[in-house]
Amino acid sequence: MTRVFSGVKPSGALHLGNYLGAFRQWVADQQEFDCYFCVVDLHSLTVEQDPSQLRQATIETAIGFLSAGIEPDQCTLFVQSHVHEHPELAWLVECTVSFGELSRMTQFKDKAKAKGGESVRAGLFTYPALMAADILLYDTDRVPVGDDQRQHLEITRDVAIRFNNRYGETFVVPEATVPRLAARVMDLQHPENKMSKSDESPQGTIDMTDTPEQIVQKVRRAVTDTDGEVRYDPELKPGLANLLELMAAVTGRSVDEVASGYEQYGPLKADLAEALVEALRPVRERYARYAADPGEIAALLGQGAEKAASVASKTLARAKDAMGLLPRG
Ligand code: ATP
Ligand code: LTN
Repeated sequence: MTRVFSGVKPSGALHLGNYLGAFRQWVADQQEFDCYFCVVDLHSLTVEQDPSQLRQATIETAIGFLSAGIEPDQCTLFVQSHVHEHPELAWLVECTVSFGELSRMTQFKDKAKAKGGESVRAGLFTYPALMAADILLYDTDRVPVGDDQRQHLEITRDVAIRFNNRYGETFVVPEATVPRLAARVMDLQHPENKMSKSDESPQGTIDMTDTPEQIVQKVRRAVTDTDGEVRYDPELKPGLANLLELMAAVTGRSVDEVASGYEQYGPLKADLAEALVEALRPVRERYARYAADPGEIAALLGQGAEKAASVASKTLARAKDAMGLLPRG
């Protein structure tokens, strides 16, 4: 059966970009495929985290998966640091990937610039090796992610192909699946930046659990432009293009169809706000339900880790053996 793996960092409140870019694909995939969904807490450590907030965010991110519509009895849900095979395989990957390859990762370059040069953590640099390990451990065929993760998937494929050539068939070579629409939801206040958990832009970010009032207000205040013409042009009119794409993504229509239905920004914003409120309503309701029972979540994550480890340990053993590490007697 086709295997699916994906992960989200517990680095802050989940938002509309996570929902449309990642979770909606996960929910569709869970019907058909054998899915592993992971709260990738080790990835969060690449930048400063407050320990108690990280613990809290880990639980909240797992609740976010379920609120988005992930069915715990259809998928395996777990926390990355509960399965020690992840950092262990990451080391083997680090020893097959080059400094040059890692240096070319745009996410590293952007974040390193933002966080200040030399003091950037080494883990932020080697992060794609851990991400490759996450994916390869589960013999993953498909990785549903947003557009920003394409480059990390490319390096994962390169790692797998090179490893198989050098050490013999060991890993399945995975593919990224990126949604056709809303694969890169932009910040509503800074439409040149992607909507993100860890950037401080509360008015530009629609959280998955925002109230209808908050959604309406944020969409109404979304930055557009002054020429007033409704037309899809991501280069010249990035704010408006983002709103049109969001509308298309939540209604299932094409961007052109949406654009031709409006002559002014106001009515588009009003309809988009209403559509988003409806799309996120069940998410917010489920969130409240699951958040009321954190014990249930902890138990679920415990079972998930056990199942994940049973798959991951076999792949890790195969990789260690292929590289010539002596099995323990
Ligand atoms: P951070 O700001 O901490 O880097 P993030 O908001 O980018 O976090 P991630 O945990 O890195 O979120 O991403 C989880 C998933 O959501 C990934 O598949 C990613 O591609 C997707 N995603 C994140 N932001 C967006 C966005 N703005 N539009 C579409 N998909 C997104
Ligand atoms: N790098 C991803 C999060 C991530 C991931 C993964 C996604 C870590 N490991 C494995 C898919 C598969 C991010 O920053 N969004």
